[in-house]
Amino acid sequence: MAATPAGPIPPLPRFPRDFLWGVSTSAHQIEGAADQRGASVWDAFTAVPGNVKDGTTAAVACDHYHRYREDVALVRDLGVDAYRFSVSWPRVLPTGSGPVHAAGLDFYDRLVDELCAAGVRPVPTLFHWDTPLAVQEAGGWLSRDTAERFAEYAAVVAARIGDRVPKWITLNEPAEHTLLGHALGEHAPGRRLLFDALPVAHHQLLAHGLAVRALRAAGARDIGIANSHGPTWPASDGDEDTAAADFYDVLLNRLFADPLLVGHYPEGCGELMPSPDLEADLKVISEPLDWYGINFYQPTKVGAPLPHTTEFSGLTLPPELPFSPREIEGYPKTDFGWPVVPGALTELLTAFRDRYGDRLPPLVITENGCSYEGLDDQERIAYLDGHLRALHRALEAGVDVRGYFVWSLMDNFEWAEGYRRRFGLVHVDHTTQERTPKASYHWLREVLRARRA
Ligand code: IFM
Repeated sequence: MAATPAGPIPPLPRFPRDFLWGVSTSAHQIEGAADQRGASVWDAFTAVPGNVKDGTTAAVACDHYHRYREDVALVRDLGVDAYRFSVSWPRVLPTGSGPVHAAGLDFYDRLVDELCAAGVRPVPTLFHWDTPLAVQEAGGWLSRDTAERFAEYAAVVAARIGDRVPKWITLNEPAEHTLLGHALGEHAPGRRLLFDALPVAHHQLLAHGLAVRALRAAGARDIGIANSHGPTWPASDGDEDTAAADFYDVLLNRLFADPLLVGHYPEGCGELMPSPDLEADLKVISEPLDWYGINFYQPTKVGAPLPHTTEFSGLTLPPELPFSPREIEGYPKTDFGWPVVPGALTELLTAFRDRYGDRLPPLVITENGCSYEGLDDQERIAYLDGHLRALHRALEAGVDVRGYFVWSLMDNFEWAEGYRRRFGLVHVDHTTQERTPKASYHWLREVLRARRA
């Protein structure tokens, strides 16, 4: 079933005047210029045949490093308020610590200047999965030291661009980086540790808390994190399926939100975390946030484990997991096979408000989008329109959501899928690097123009 609109789309409901509209990207997925930075875990991972489905790497990606002016012009012409990008840790500190690579830091300085000159607010994310290879070789996120190195790096970036950055994001999707990168080995650094990957979650959260402190010490304000979340639906009312769905909810949602928002891990998880003083770590991790970012794509239906390996959303899941994802039927699917369920965003946002109450800072949707082929991407328009209406229903229900960022500005390197998944509002010809705005870009521009009028 395709997600194409049946007729003309009625205008979107009114959003608050100061609602923040933006688009997102990440360094490794767009920058290229791999020869002008230190190596990251993704360079090592993509060099191994078979790790990326189309056999590509991000060595050139969208060549944004050289074409950032053209890309900022696209962001400006779209009419969004803000641009979320990530800073590549190995571009700034090629070995993760020690001497700063001046040309690398200069690039972000120029990018921020270009955005400011275009009237677009720069919203940097400090970590979007591209751990310096040298840091990985010293233990990576399994090592507590990495959290300290990360905070030092955060201070270096803040000292250089902090005077022009109004809003910061520490980490992107530590859940995915733990699960896909360290538990299942589907992403860099390609570890298949299953539940032994849990320290990776703790050290990223600790890194986040230390970075919040480092940023504030450097004078930064308006700091958040971008966590991926989604409702988990049990495959049936049966006890086993319900228990499996609850387990998955802990893994995807609560393991990463509870320590940040209420200062403790879900029951049974704290004792699995490596720490000389867990209470002290949790104080750092729960350093108050100015806002909380949610990346939302889809709900997950989960049932009791199946006794064999299952394929799901391009992932190979072993039978040792105490849950097994199931197909969600009855909804359109993106080219990635992800179900399009806008109502699940309303469900997620109201559930967050109900779960965390007064402890929940204002929310921002830091990513939402879909992969579809083609320039006349009516399905993407339907997806974005549906999710914006769903977000608006959450606003009407009293959830404090302050902004929405589309993933992504342009087609880019979609990790283990390579270039075969296109999430962009702008089409990129990966041979010529030609950028062509899609129908969804023009649609969003009209939405934003109408809003300003
Ligand atoms: O491309 C990714 C992004 O890097 C993190 N969030 C999900 C997107 C789509 O898979």
